[in-house]
Amino acid sequence: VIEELRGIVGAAHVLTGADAVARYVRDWTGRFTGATPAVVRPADTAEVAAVLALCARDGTPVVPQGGNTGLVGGSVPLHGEVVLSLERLRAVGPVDPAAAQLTAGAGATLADVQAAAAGAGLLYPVDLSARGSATVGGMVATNAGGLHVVRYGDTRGRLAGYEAVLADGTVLRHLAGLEKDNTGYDLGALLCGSEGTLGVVTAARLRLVARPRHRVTALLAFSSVAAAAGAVAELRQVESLTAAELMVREGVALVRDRFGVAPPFAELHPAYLLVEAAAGHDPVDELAAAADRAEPDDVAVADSPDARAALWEVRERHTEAVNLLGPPVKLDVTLPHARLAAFLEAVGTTVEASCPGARTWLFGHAADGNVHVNVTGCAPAGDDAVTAAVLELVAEQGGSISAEHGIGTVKRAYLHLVRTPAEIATFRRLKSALDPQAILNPHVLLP
Ligand code: FAD
Ligand code: 2HG
Ligand code: ZN
Repeated sequence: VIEELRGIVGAAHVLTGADAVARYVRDWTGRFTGATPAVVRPADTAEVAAVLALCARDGTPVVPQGGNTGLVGGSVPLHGEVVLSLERLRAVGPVDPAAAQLTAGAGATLADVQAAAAGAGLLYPVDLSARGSATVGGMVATNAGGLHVVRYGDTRGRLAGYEAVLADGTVLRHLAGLEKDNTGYDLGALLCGSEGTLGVVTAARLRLVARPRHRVTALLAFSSVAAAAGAVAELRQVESLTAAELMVREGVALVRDRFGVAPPFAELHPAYLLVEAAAGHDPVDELAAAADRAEPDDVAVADSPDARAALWEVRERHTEAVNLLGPPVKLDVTLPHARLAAFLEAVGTTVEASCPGARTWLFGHAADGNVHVNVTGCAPAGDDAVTAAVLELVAEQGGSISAEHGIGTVKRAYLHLVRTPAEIATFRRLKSALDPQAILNPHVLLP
């Protein structure tokens, strides 16, 4: 098979040997390291199709991979699969200004797409701190959310068209990006969140938006986590709200100690919301009024691009800071807003009970009810106990066990907490219809 793969993509693009494959078999956190006979790097859709047709003929399992920034163990070959890297499909096509759309290859990074949109005076509004590495294919496959979902939605909402290759090498293409197009099943939407189990995304037609002329960013400090969570309701009144990001004292102190960036207040506060509003008019008064109603203890408004970047840096570097303590157990959950404050208060105790001595780090996208629960100091023995305890708590509260990172390999045993047997059975029917030999990410998503 490896010899035939070389015939398809060229010998230089079939990587074998421990050193050559090292960065493709280990995940971003360093928690998951697998092994692979080969990393295959096709140049275009036709080569992807030929690679998959060959793997299907031979029954060879494949893990599709983009930027390998996934956080649920789904992007690395934990069972000896071949890695199909899309990183060479990096072209970004021209912006259609009337449609406000562009087509990007699966391997284009989020930063590539954002730069292309900005070059045409527009904005690609999905944003996350892994923007320099996360790819279009990976973001579609995980239905990535990020920092501005409250205003602009997730990747599924941005997808106006798609190109993908099925497990048997069949190419599906629907890239016209017509805004009105009721011609049957939305296969692009189905690929969003499919985590490489139904098809390999090779290109996406993405919706852009007008670039807001005015933006205001502020940091609100609160005397308790519950007060910060409660403030979301007031901030929701701001029509142009683009972010309301939660941080708590411990995480902010960690980022400060590791990277020397901190909120512009004399001392640390129990909780913070990093809020941003953006519009054609200056949204500062509207945001200030909502912030007043939320009754924060202190407020800092960023009055320059540098000040704005400094506030965002405190939030965006949480993932990196926590990882420096050793790969954490990463849980990424959504709570109904009415339960958010109680969950934030309770989850540390739940973690402590299932893994004494562990530390809990909380941050996330408060406007979406999305909390990133990172746990350090109990791996690997206590991983399963912590994961089970927290995800069961979330499910009891009517939440989701994955807000935006996906199920991957680590959460699939818990899918039944939030999906009915009938739904999981339907997932399986879809999987076997599109990938009857189960060669695409066979150990991901489905229990
Ligand atoms: P990979 O990690 O390579 O793959 C992720 C999954 O998609 C795997 O299951 C893989 O098999 C599959 N896949 C990859 N490419 C394809 C393809 N072309 N076709 C089919 N399947 C494919 N996520 C958020 O939603 N919001 C955030 O705010 C956010 N912030 C992050 C910050 C950091 C620092 C890091 C490291 C990660 C963050 N993530 C976030 C998680 C991650 O899901 C996203 O970065 C991104 O969606 C993954 O893209 P990728 O190209 O790296 O995909
Ligand atoms: C974020 O919002 C990402 O910063 C990563 O989704 C979350 O590190 C995490 O757990
Ligand atoms: Zn996130």
